[in-house]
Amino acid sequence: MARCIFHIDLDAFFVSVEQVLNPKLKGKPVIVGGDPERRGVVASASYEARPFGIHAGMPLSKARRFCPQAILIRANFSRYKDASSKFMKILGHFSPYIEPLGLDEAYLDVTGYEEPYGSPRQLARAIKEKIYEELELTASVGIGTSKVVAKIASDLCKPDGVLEIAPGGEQAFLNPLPVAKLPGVGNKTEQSLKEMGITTIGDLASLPLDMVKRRFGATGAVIHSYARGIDDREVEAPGEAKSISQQLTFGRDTLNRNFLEANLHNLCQEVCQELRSQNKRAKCVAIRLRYADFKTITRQAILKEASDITQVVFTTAQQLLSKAITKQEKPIRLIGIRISSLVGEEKQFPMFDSGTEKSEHLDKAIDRIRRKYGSSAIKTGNGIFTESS
Ligand code: DCP
Ligand code: CA
Repeated sequence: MARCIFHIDLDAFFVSVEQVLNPKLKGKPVIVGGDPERRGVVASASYEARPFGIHAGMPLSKARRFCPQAILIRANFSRYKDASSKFMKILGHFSPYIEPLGLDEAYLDVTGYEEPYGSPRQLARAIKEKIYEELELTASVGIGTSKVVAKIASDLCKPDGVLEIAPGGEQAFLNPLPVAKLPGVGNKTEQSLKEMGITTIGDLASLPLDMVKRRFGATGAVIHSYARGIDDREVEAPGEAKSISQQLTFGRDTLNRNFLEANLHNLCQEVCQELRSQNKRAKCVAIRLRYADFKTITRQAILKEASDITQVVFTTAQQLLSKAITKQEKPIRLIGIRISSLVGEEKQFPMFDSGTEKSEHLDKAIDRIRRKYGSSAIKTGNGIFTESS
């Protein structure tokens, strides 16, 4: 089934927030920016200021020359952050699959959630109405079967619009548009493509993939598939997007619990070492088991507190394994671990009990040794051992 993805972007965000607080500014050329005395730039321009050629990133001195009557307001970030969190909260009521991008835009995967509203377009209208009702802000909504199509669509229907690209209509929609509309095509790539005689997305889509890859490397492959309307990226909340996983297929299917646990411990050590090297901690631990008949299951648990400690992750994984084995006594051919919902370095609680602290010290020492001498150099108590029958 085709996905239904929205890209929702607030119109002239900073300016609109200021206009809500001071309605006298509505309908006028307004600029929100930095300090004109300190070579500030335009952050947001009202749609009335845009016909004068004013756009984000332009030096304020230039903007003033272009439109002397424009009203300049210094940016008040706390106001925008407040409006942003209310905006995201509203979106979250329409679908749980939300991926915020910056302050004023988000992807929403509404596949199936549009049904009670009659159609994607009617759902988009309902979302826009709710945003206006609660925040007095207008939004533009692009609707497509992928992120790339939804994002380009919202850009094209600004301000206060809805543009739906029906499934199957992607290529016809994209073909005539300038390549610069594609995410991933910056000034440099646009220029290089121009030198190759490529100006529209359709031109890019018709080039052989090999040629684009040779010229632009990995980015080439991505923009080439976007140009063809192909974009499998999921709508994912930041933090959920990344996970670290490892798996191991056994030479012989097994139900030997010690053997399984030892290997699981080793896999935990590997993913946690990677986690620590990224200065992150994980909140979600999942194991994967593939049985002799190739049936594969995943079981996951959420940690009370995000952790990067091998022993904490292993204990949870071990419990999941134990439950799975008790439920289903079938020989296992593959075991895997995945840690996800990764969070940054900051610790949630400043105080640690000495047991936790000890585990952290131990992990660090093991990481150092494994980095120096390789991963087989040291195994802790639960280390891998070969199955003895
Ligand atoms: N912003 C900024 N500096 C930039 C671009 C943007 O400070 N160079 C800030 C101000 C914008 C907000 O981010 O209000 C959102 O950026 P958008 O690109 O979505 O611009 P607007 O919301 O202002 O206008 P549009 O209606 O085109 O989305
Ligand atoms: Ca915007």
